[in-house]
Amino acid sequence: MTAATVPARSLAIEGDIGVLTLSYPPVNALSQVMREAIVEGMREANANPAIKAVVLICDGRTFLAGADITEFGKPPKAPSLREAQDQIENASKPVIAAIHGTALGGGLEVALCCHYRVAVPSAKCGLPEVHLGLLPGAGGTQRLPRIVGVEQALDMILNGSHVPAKKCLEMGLVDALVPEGELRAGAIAFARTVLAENRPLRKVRDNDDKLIAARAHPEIFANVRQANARKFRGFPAPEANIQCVEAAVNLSFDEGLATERRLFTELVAGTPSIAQRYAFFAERKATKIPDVPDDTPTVKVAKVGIIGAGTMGGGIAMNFANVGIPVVLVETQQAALDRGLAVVRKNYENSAKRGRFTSEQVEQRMALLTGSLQMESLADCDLVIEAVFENMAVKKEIFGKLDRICKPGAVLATNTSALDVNEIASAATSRPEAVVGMHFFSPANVMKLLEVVRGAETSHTALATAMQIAKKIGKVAAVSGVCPGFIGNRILAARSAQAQAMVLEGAMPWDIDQVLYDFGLPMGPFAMSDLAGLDIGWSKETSKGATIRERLCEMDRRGQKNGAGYYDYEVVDGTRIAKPSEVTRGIIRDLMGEQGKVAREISKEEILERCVYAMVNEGAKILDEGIAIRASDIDVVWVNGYGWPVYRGGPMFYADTVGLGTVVEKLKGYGGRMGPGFTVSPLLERMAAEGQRFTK
Ligand code: 3H9
Repeated sequence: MTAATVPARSLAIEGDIGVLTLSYPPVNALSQVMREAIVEGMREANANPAIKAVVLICDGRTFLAGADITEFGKPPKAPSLREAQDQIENASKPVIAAIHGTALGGGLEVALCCHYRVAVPSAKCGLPEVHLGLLPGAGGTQRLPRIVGVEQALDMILNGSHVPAKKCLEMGLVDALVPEGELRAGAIAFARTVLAENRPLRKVRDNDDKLIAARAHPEIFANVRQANARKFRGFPAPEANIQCVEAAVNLSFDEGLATERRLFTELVAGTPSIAQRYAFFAERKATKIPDVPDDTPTVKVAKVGIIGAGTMGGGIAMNFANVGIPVVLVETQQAALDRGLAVVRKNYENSAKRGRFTSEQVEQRMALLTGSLQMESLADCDLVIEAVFENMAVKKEIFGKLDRICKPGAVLATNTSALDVNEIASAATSRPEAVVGMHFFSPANVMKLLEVVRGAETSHTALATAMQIAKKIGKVAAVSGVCPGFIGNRILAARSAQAQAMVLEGAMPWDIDQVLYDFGLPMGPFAMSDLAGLDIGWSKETSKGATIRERLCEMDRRGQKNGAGYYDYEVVDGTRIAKPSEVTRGIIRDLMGEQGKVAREISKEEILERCVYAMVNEGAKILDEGIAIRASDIDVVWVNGYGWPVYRGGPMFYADTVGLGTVVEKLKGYGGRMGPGFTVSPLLERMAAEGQRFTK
């Protein structure tokens, strides 16, 4: 934990109720000191005959948010979480958990050892361990199914979702809701009712009713495995979580606990969980910009303007409407505006159909979106995001207008994925300090990543505002300096160069895609191109027919959208299936012939190493040039924007697991094959020679 504060434990006595308050900012994680506080606090409460029931409550913004993740992998420090839980569960008087904020992981597991639970309506409960490559290791996999049933428990544990208090009440996970802001008083009143009604010391561990019911349905487990096979691919934790819940159903409580302990111990020591824990902290570190202090003034974003109501602009707008911020969407033509707003509505309605929110909420969100054909409508916006197509002249014209129209202090952002933010800022505006890049990824309402691009003159305020608003709309933000492609696409280009080169050495696009898919990426570079459209940036007039892509486009094979690209596509039972294409094979053969190249066998190992180590090498250059603040920011970009498997941490973390010496040796070994312009990053070489790592 970062908090240097001394953990506070106080036991107040209100009539015959003991109120044990725990406090360990920022999130009341269950560090050693906190476990000790529970053990001692409960001992004291148990020993005091004046106390007839105990309320366990936390100070600050949340109930216990889980085990202290920084303690994992280090020698255990007594008392264990289990000892703290035993003090509660075996208490001689009822213990009531009083929940606000989030009761997560070990925090919920502590609450599950209390005899009763109350919460305020805004509270949430969850077992998010799966996101850290773990399982709830303090009895959660055994107690949760006993209280909410096997199916609901599997759902919560495998999705790691934060379940709202109202739903928890319906599931029986909490016993009562108390009014917002009145948790302490509400919990004390509840404790008094327990005493008055002489309710039992209810131990979740003793209630097998729901498990007995599940024993008649062993297919639950096969079904959940099958339904989630795609989502769980490559991750060891979901299977271990399922096995624990199976153990809860089929074994005694203590045997189930032993299974849970064994599997937790295995997971916590494994690279996937180490990588996922690293990713957790990397995301938080990425929000910290060394020369921009935490207390930098920010612009209060009460209204957002978006220029361009295409797929990108509409998707971006949804992010703001989702959190209640009004948006003005500007287009040049009424038809384009209508189309854009109709697509947004459709997206919302589809979400409503899937039960994600009500039709009333669809209307609330749509009411926050206003269309306009006038740039002047942006005059009172606090943040304007330009999301038109990638053309420098057009962007400059727009920023020139924004400079004249927008109020002083407004932040002017461009969603460019490729163009020079400095040029846009200084050539087109008289306020380059207000200009920042906000590079959303498509679909912008879904993808987690936001690359915040810091121009040479971007002010601390503009940067801090972009980072703050990113958090508000639920994005994971990372800062990039200005360079072609920024962090993400620049690394993508380095990988593409190798993939393209290998195709002209004898590997087929589908061979390369398969290797990267097996590594854990959702798709390889050629499938990705087909999905995005091969004709992005291509035109018939300028096409020279010199590359495979150009030849495919010339044959009107433009990717998935028209049923053929690198692959042939066939729709079977409503699902689009990609198949290796003889046409593409022929184009490759012809091109190789024209270039006098002879195909050779390329191993899977070479495919993986050239693609991935080229990415690492580019990452090292990006780091060396100061484009990324830290190696972990590069990993944040690739995990959240490009589907890099989080159980491999990110390209830079992965390089550390392989060893930088090996990476350099391999890159040098491939020599001229890496391409004429390829050079090994001096930083990478130096770090390898010194036995260093990118990530600590
Ligand atoms: C577990 O419980 C295992 C058990 O089943 C078994 C044990 C045997 N530990 O996210 P924020 C830090 S596994 C250490 O920006 P928010 C965080 O790094 C755990 N540190 O705040 C950051 O530090 P800094 C299961 C933690 O308000 C600061 O707190 N629990 C932990 O946006 C503020 O965090 C989880 O997985 C932790 N557990 O969100 C919950 N949590 O300021 C993980 C936070 O130096 N936590 N920090 O950058 C969260 O999901 C969010 O932090 C939370 C608050 C929703 C609680």
